[in-house]
Amino acid sequence: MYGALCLTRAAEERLDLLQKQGHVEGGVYRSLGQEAGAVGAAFALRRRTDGTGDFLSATTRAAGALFLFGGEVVDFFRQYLGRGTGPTRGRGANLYWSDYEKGFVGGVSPLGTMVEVMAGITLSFSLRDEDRVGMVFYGDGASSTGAWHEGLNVAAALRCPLIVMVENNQWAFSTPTSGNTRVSSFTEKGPGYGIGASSVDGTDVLAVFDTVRRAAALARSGEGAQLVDLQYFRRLGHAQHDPQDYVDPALIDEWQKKDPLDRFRAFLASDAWATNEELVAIEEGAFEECRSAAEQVLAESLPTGADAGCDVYSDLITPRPWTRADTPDPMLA
Ligand SMILES: Cc1ncc(C[n+]2csc(CCOP(=O)(O)OP(=O)(O)O)c2C)c(N)n1
Ligand SMILES: [Mg+2]
Repeated sequence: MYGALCLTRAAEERLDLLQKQGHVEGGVYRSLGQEAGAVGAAFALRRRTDGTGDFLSATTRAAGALFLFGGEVVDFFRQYLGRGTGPTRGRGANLYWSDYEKGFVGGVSPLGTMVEVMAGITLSFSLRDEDRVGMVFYGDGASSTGAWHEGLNVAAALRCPLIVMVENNQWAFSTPTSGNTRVSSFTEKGPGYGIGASSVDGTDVLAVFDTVRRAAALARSGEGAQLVDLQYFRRLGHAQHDPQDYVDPALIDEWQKKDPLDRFRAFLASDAWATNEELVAIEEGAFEECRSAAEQVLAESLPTGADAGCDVYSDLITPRPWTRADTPDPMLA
């Protein structure tokens, strides 16, 4: 668990460096202060690599869940660096990365829609009598979209074994959560859908693990959809372009004191679960894994021109590639 936390932090710090060096196209969405939400939640699920385990859809701020489900750091960098060797062959940066054997489906840009997709996926589990649950992550802001509500209602009504994780980091871009909803906790939304809901300190990885383990047991036992509200704070801007000047710096300092890695490290050290040397070895291992993965990926190539067009245009030969292959091009008539 500590290794997954360190790996998430190290991968994002390396990504930050790569972005500053000009290697990343698009945004870098950090999860600083939120790492324990993804790690504790994914840890509570059954992780297998043969297509029979539990299933999740993460967000850009839940990379730790992907790593725990077998997603490799090297592929994480390939995605952000748009390498042709990556899982989506250079398309979509941090999105769309899916691996059905390992049990994850990539998120998409329109916020909230993966709740609908995951409602369908988990419905298929119950229709086939498969002993599997699904999990979908979404931010506090995304939970104000129509798709989120419709997806959650379907999952609730059809008792889909789906756990909906609200990454309540108190901001959606520059909009505070209070500007998105009048409830003070997302648990208040559960009764409106007739489902169980719980709230947890998202900086405490063991508390998250315990809460999600209970939610997963309920979902698995036929109770159906469950909602979990992760309470923490987005300690950086929305992405690297956002200086976060609308946030009171004192608040950021407050939340820094509850850093999830520091908290778990202190717990492990104080209860003698691990020696300092063992903890340092985990930290250095994560750093080195990310350093060498980035070095490897930097040497790999971007998609070639022809490959970049595949699955984007139906016909690469036509001089007007946006023309449907079966429709005569009026401009050429
Ligand atoms: C339907 C939709 N509306 C707007 C956007 C643009 N958008 C991307 S991220 C974001 C903020 C999301 O906030 P939140 O859901 O709280 O997630 P966080 O960034 O805090 O993790 C917005 C508005 C989008 N991608 N999809
Ligand atoms: Mg948010």
